[in-house]
Amino acid sequence: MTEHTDITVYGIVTSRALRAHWALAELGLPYRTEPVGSRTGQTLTEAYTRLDPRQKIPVLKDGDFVLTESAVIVTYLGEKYSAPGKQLVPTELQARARYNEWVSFTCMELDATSLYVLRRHEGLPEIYGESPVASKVARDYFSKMIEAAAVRFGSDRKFLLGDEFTGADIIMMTVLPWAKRLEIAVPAVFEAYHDRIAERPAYQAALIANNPSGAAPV
Ligand SMILES: N[C@@H](CCC(=O)N[C@@H](CS)C(=O)NCC(=O)O)C(=O)O
Repeated sequence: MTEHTDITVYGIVTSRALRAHWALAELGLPYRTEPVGSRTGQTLTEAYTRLDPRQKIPVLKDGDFVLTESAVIVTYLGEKYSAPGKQLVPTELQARARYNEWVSFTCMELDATSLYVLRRHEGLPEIYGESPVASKVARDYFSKMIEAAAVRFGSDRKFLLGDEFTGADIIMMTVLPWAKRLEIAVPAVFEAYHDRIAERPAYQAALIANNPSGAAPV
C-alpha cells in the first residue's frame, strides 16, 4: 500500500535539488514537485520568499513543516520515513555520528569550500566575477580532501558506512559527477563507488525527477 504523505519538493535541475528527489525515490514516497529553477527569478517572488527567505532551492514541505538545506532534508526524510530494508539514517549512536561526519565533511569540504567556489567563479563569472587564485585553491583543496576521504573510505566497503546505502552516499554521490564535470580527478576507489551507485534505480528515477530533459544536474 502506498504511504499517505503530503510532501512537496521545490527545486529542480541542480545537484542540491537532486538530493531531495533522490532521498524520496530511495524511500519510495509519493510527492509533488514544484519546478523552481535557480536564477530564473522564481525564487524571488513574494510567495517563494515567504516559504524561504534565503530565496534558494531545494525546499521541502512535509505537511505544514518547511525545511531547507539539502543535506538536512535528506536526513530528515531518512529519520522520519526509513523502514526495514530502506534505512537512510543509522539509528545506532556511533554509526549515526559517522553518518553525520561524512555528511558534514562532504557539504563543507567538498561542496561549499571547493566545488561551489568553482561554480561561482568559473561557472557564473558574470555574477560572481572571475577569480583565478580562488579557483586554483579550490581545485587543489578538493583534490587534497577527496584523497583524504579515499584513505578513510578504504577499498573493501561498498558504501560510506559499510554494506548499507545511506543518505551520506546521496550527498557524496551528488558531488562526484560535479567534480568530474570540472575535470578534477577523483581517486579510483571513488570512481568505482560512483559507477556502482549510478546503477541504482532510485538514482536513475531521481535524475529524471530532477530534470525531465535528462540533462545532468548543474
Ligand atoms: N546549502 C544549501 C545551498 C542551496 C543553494 O545555494 N541553492 C542554489 C542552487 S544550487 C540556489 O538556490 N541559488 C539561488 C538562485 O540561484 O536563485 C543547500 O545545500 O541546500
